[in-house]
Amino acid sequence: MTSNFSSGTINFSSGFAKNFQNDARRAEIRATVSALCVAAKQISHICARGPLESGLGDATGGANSDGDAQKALDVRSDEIVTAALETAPVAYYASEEQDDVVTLDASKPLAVASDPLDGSSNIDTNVSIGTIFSIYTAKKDALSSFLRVGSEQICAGFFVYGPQTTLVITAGAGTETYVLDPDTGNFELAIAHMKIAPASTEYAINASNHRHWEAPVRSYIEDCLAGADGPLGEKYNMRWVGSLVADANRILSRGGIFMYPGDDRKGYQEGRLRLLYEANPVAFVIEQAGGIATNGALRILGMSLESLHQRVPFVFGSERPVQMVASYHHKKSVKSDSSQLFNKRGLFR
Ligand code: AFP
Repeated sequence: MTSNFSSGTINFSSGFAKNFQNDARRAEIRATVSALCVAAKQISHICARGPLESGLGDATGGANSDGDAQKALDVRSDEIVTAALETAPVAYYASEEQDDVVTLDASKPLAVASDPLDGSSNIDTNVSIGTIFSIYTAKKDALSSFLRVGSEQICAGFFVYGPQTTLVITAGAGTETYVLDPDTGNFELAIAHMKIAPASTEYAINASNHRHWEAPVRSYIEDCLAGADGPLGEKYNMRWVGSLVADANRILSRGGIFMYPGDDRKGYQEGRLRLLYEANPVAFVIEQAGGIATNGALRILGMSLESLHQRVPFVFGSERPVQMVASYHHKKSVKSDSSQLFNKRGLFR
């Protein structure tokens, strides 16, 4: 049976967006998610053809707002998402691939932020990549619809183009996973109430940046590497896909912690991931599944956005390891405060 909110692209669960008492708002969210599902099916199809689609991973010669080289599939995915949102009740669209907000129809009620193709560095390697999205109510103008805290999101999620094409989504009443059924072309509910394991001995970080990390991050990872004889008393495992959506999907399914901290490389003081269309939507999904998402110490969804492409250090996943990392940051701040205190006042007044 096809949901009456979609053109046969997704069969929503009865619980999806049930927290919205306003039927009109619920219909607007479902219509926007259905449009994004249409876009995802097109992007998934292109990904599945891989090298048969010439030059998906080729640099276009262009760069996004952050100076990252744009791949052909980045640009194509952005065009596909834009075209899909033009059919939805969406006024404004903010994208990793667009310098500024795109006004679609200022009379519409919603605003969507997206990383249309996350994991571009994996395009030519047949490794899972995806599309990330975040939905807000539109404000009086384009930019103010996005310069706000992530807790104002009304819906968020991500598609993973991997062995399965999946949609992981929340509208504030828990996190669900849908799978694209290749036989019907519909996204069907696979997991209704996802719950992240509270503890885990698996971490995800790009370990090649070790020398660039600040002390709390180095200490935590070194304590993990010390294994069962180390201070954490456990043997740890590591995974790093290089696609946020793939790491997030694994952490949702078996627990773990993801870390992309700030580091001392030029331009990486605030890490690599963007608050608006990467950290906020993933943080919403993670929190709704019982996990935690911080910048290492502070809740992501409480952080104010000052600019569209603002970066943020990003740590998320199982409750206990994320809290453990925050304690390492706290220890550092207490130590630095006390050393500053002693430096200022000396050991004796
Ligand atoms: P790209 O889309 O440019 O490949 O970036 C992907 C990403 O933003 C995120 O999906 C990964 O977790 C992270 O970058 C990988 O970053 P490193 O390549 O520095 O490990």
